[in-house]
Parts: sequence; structure tokens; C-alpha cells
Amino acid sequence: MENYAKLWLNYSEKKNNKDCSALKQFVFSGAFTSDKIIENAKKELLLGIKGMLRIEPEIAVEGTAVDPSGLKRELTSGSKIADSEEYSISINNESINISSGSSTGILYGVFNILRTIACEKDVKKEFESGKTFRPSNPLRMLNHWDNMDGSIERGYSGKSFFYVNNEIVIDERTVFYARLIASVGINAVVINNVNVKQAASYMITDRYFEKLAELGEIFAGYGIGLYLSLNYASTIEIGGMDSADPLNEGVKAWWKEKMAEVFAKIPTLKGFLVKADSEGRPGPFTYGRTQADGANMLADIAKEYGAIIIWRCFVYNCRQDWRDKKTDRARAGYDNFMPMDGDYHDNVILQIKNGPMDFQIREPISPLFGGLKATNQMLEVQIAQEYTGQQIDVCYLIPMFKEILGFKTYAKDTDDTVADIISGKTFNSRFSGIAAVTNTGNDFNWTGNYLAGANLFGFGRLAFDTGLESAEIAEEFIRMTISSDDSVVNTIKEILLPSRAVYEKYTCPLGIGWMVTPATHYGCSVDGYEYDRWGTYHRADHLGIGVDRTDKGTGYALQYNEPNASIYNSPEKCPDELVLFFHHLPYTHVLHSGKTVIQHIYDVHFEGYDEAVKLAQKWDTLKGRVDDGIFENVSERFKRQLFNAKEWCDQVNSYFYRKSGIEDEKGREIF
Ligand code: GCW
Repeated sequence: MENYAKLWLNYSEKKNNKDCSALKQFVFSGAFTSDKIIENAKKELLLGIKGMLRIEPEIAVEGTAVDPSGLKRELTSGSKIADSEEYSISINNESINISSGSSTGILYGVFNILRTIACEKDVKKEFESGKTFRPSNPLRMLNHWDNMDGSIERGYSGKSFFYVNNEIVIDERTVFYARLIASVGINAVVINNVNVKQAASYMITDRYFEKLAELGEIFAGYGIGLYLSLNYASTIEIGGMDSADPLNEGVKAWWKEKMAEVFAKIPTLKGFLVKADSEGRPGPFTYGRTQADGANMLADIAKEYGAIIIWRCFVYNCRQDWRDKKTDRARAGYDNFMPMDGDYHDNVILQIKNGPMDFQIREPISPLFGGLKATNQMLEVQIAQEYTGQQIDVCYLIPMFKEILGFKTYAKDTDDTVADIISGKTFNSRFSGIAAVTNTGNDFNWTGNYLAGANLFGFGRLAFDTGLESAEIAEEFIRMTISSDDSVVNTIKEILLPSRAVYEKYTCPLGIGWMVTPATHYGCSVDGYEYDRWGTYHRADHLGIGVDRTDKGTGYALQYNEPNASIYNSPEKCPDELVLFFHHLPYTHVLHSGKTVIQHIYDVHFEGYDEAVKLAQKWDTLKGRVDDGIFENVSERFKRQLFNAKEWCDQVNSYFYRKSGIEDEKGREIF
């Protein structure tokens, strides 16, 4: 018995799929070379069909040419990556044909068919007239914040399954993980924390080459590229030099030699992710250089090996003074990265968090999307639920990601959305895509809360096909992972779909954010960050609350393209859900909803708690109708969620009642 759940790859028997006659013969065709990926695709298909339909299919492989993508590390453009991963499924005379220009495309076709069967859809009907699938985003990436001592920064599902005691572990679970994420379309993984310290700094030395090469081969067999987070100050920390100045010739020479060694020893390695000048990490600022200087220096050297440098934009002053009302952390990304738009070399991608602060349950979209016009860009979201319930509270994040992707940036005169920019469409970019800080660990169920698996599944599905709806994705996850009983599926959907809105209600009103327990980021602490150095303030007093980010305040609202800038700059036009992010308003200010700010705060907190109770009650109805282990896991989490929601509700309401002295119109109990 494995020590991990098989989640959506459990391939349990599907009794409802009666007409399986078309599912005995498969043909893989197209311009690919038969390689490890094809071997894995065949294995997967056999395993899945045998498990779900109890028949043994025949598989013919008719590859015709050299695979242009796949395993080889070539500097191909983003659009080429997506083109080569495209695949088609059709049915001719009782045989199912999967065709693609790459073996990875064939593998995706196999997973599509298996998903169709697992969801008990009629395969014949689905593919009768032939269908073609092309990934929306060239790079669909997971970022692990796993440390080599086995801990995970912001991990809520046990320990790392990559590392124990500073050693890399490769076992059955590793291979299963590659299958699991490939099955939802992930094609890139960063396996170590962006805060590269201690042993992790030595990943690019012969201490770890052998294991990394092995790991890279496993991933490559599923079309997944291996990436490492890099310590920007490696020249100092492992090279024994006294500088990491990107323009220093000695520093460049060190990296040249280092990269030659690293790429020779880890042939499947595709590039690096770098967190520099951020939260105490070293970077080019130390030497009076720009972020572009740092990124370009590494990229120019990596280019020779067909590799890319993904450079994070999470650069801000984390030693702020709360008394200073001019410095605004929200402005920092734009202020630090916009001036060099166009200077970043073509194998650099800037990785931008969805909001200007840090993964709160509600933030505006980073104005770098729409600001940057001549730079490769990637969106970073977080499925690790750092600020969104820590996989204790249920919080299905796909509806939030849909909003982010659908945001109109006005990057050109058209309706360009974030999705259009990161797909490469708006600027015809060379590389682009989407990354998620992942929520996995070595817990039996991978994600702590069984329902948090929906975020891992959903992130991959959405990254591959931005057009999918949140409800469709939830339904697939439930059917494949938990149950195909219609009433169970509907009940769980009714829990997942509103869960983000519920969490937002009992935690963060009107976009204010940050009223969390410092450091751990779980639980309510209204003033926890108010007098701290992190630039995260609500500025509440007895008259009002919110941060003035308008032209009269920090000016952040003006970083957006029009008409967004004018909308956010005006308290009348700004959408309610973000109004306290952009404005400092009196408690008596009347919102678009017709409520005052203070009444809104009271109402949503009471509602949020009540709705959380209802979600838990819905889950209770599933006793005996889902696997006992799953039932108990989620029930136990719901108990903790309700405790948390009650604390949030009572603390936030009492805090603002005491500050404002304004009674709740409905006379409910406030302390
Ligand atoms: O949200 C903050 C986290 C840090 C994290 C940092 C980042 C990896 O609290 O734990 O560090 O963001 O994104 O770099």
C-alpha cells in the first residue's frame, strides 16, 4: 500500500461507461520520435483503461519525425512551445487517434481521454467529430518553497517529499508526482525555495548533481522541465569571492564556468528562478545596479545552454516606518521594474505576483500587467494557502484566478486581459506563462485538506486552458478524486464554489487585508501588522479606515492605464471590494451597495461566519457517502475553520465597534 493518495489518478472501475467498444484500439500519430514520454503515455493509457474499464487496449505508435520540443533544452519561443504541445483526438472506425507534433502532446491526449472516462462522459460523443487542444500558456509552472532540511516555507501539508536531511529523495512518490502534475498540464517545476540558503546554495555543485540529473530525467519523461531557484550571491557564498556585482568581470567569469558545469551535469535543466533584493536576499541593488543588470548577466550566460532566467518582481522595502505615509509597498513592483521595460534580454521572464502586495484574499491586479510592454512576463499566484486559510479553511481559489486572468489591462487600445499578456498574445512575447507557489507536501493526501487538492488540480487545468469555468474544473476534480455520485458531486461543488467569497467575508472587508497574525499568517490580529516594518497598514482611527493610494495619497492608483487609473482614483467609481485598498474613508461613507462602510464590515463578518457554518453542515451530510478517510479529514478541518471564522468575526467587529462607537443597525452581539 502506498503512503500517498492517488487523487485524480486512482483509475477506479467506472461501471457507468457501458459502451466501451471504441476504447480498445488507440493510435498515436504525428511528427514525434518515440521516446520516454511515449513509453510513459502507453503505460498510463494501459493502466487507466484497465483500471477503469477492465479491458486491455491495443496501442499503435506511428511517430514520424524528430521531436522539436520535449526533452531537448533549446531556446525555442513560447509560441513554439505551445504549438508543439498541441494535440488532436479523433475517432475513426472504432479506433481512437491521438496526434501531435510532440510526444508531450500525445501524453496530454492520453490524459484527456482518461479524464473523459473518469468523469464518465461518453468518449465517442466527445471526440466523434475530432477536437484539437492547444495550451493557453507556454509555461505552466509550479514553484516549490521546499527547503533541503525537509521543511517547507508556507507549507501546510507536512514536509517536503523532495528532501530529507539535506539529501534529495527519489522514490515511487516522485514518479507519481510527475504523473499527477503532468496529467493536468503542468510542464515546468522549480523544486527549491526561492529563499536559497544553506544546503540549497550547493544545489549547483557536485554535492547534488547526480540526484538532480536523475530527478530531471523523471520529470522530462512526463514533459516537465526542471528549474532551480538560484542564490544570487553564489559567487560569495559558494565561490569564495567578495562580490556579486553583475557588471564585475570576475563575477561573470565565475558564472560562465559554473553554468558550463551545471548544464553539463544536469542535461535536462531548463533554467533558474531568482529572488533578488527581496526580504533580505542579496541582489544587484547592493552594487548600485538595476534588476535588469542582474537578470541580464545570468541570462546571457544561460542562453548558451538554451536556458531561461525567471526573475521575480517581489522587490520592496521591508524596513519601512509605519509613521511614513508616503512610502507605499504597493507601488514598489512598478517603481522598481517599469523603468527598464525593454532592457531585459529575451531569455529573461519577469515573474509578477497577481497583486501589488502579497497574495491577500483580495487585491487589485499588479499594474505591471499592462505597464510592461516590451518585457516577457509571467503571472505568479499562490495555491499554498498562506493568507487564505492554510489548508485548514476551505478556499477554492480558481474563481479568484479567473478574475485575475480576466482583468482588462488596457495594455494596448484593445481589451487585452492578463490572460492575453501571459499567453504571449498581446505582445507576441518570446516567453510567458503562469506559475503557482504550490500547496503540496508529504501528507497522505498531498495537500493537507483533501479539498485543497482542487486548487492543485484546478491550477493546472486553468493554466492549460484559461477558458475553462471554475464550476467545470471543480466538477472534474470531484468526479475523478472523490465520487461520481451526482448528489455528492453537487454537494461538494456547493462547498467549493462559494468558499473564496465566504473566506473573504469573515476576514478581509473591502480590500483592506493584512489583519492577520504576524509571521504565521493564520488567524485574526487586527493591529498585528499596523505598527510593523512591512508596509502593510489599514490606518484605522475613530473616524475611518483605509489607505489613500490616490493622487492625493501615495499615487499608486495612477500606475494603472486608463480607464483603470481614474476608476481606482475615485472613491465614487472604485468597486466596493477594493475601496479601502485605494481610499481612506469615514465609517459613514455610503458604498455602491447602499450600506455604510461600518455596516458592511459588521454584515459581512456575521454572514461570513454563518455561511462557513452552512458549508460545514453540507459536508456533514456526506458521512457514509464518501470515503471515511476523506470525510474525517475534511470534517476535522471544518471544526478548526469554524473556530477561526468565529474569532475573525468577533474580533474584527468588536475592534471597529470600539474604534467607531457606531452601533450595528441589526443589534447583533458585538463585544
Ligand atoms: O509572502 C511572503 C512569504 C514568504 C515568501 C515571500 C516570497 C518565500 O511570507 O515566506 O518567501 O512572500 O514570495 O518570496
